[in-house]
Amino acid sequence: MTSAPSIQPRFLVNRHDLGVVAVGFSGGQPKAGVDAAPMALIEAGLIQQLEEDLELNVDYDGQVHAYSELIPADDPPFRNMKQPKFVSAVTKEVSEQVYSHAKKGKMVMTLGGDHSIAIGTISGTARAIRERFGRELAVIWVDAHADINTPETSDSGNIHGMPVAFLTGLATEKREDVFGWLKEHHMLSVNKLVYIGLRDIDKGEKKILKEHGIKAFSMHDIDRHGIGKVMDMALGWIGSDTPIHLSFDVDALDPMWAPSTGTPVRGGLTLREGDFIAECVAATGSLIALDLVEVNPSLDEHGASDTVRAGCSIVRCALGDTLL
Ligand SMILES: [Mn+2]
Repeated sequence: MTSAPSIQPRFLVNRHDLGVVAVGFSGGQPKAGVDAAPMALIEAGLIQQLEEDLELNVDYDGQVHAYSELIPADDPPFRNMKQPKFVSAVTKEVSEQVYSHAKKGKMVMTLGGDHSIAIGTISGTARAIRERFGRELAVIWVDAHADINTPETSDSGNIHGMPVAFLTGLATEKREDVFGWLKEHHMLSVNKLVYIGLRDIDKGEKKILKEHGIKAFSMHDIDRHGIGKVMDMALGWIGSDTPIHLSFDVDALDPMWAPSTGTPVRGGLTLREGDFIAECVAATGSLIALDLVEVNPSLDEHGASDTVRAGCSIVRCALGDTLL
């Protein structure tokens, strides 16, 4: 069907080796069902496509992790955060899972789950990249939302709206059992972060983005310049010698293409723009990890299969699939 990709990531020992972590976790937000996404993506044939069409050696333990053994006996809100101990414990475990693949020089793909799990995935790759190359990681965060609320600026208290604040150290409201495990070597610099697709930003988040000069391409920028120019600018900001972690929230796509997600916002990316972002990141050869999050197959009966298909397509493009 497709030929093998010809991209050679500079930061991998072997670009054909892909570690997969399936995170069936919904505790960073209130809606059930996002935990079923990894199985829906896998049942749609995703792993098989990566092995057969893209000729990747997939290292997957065959399990969708639910982390039920990590549910604390009691988990009252802490500084407005909901389920703080549970989300902290799960993301710590995800961080270890991702790190264990990344330290062996494998590309890592994590299937979520809600976007709180990026606290785990990005901290895991950041640590491995520091150890292996003595370098910092860049993150491309594709999303309708900035997910950079601190517990203090968040109205909802849902941690899936806060992962970037914890990863960049902007949220300092920790406790030993609430993200106390996040250390310097897990963190990301605000100037290595680039957003694409933003269109629903809270007031407190706008202030944070401005104050820290965080690079962000909203839907307005995509309308003005087109996605091609936006990708040139985004990748230009990161530079050609920095390893990239792509964290792709399916709600970046317009609900026309991806309706089955917890917080859909109209006026989003087309399916092709989403694939194009992933293709451009793949073509840099600097991609070292990828998250696909917030697919919720239970939310829209008719749209679930479209959303799953869109997710599979983005993953394939990020891992080297090309149209020709
Ligand atoms: Mn998100």
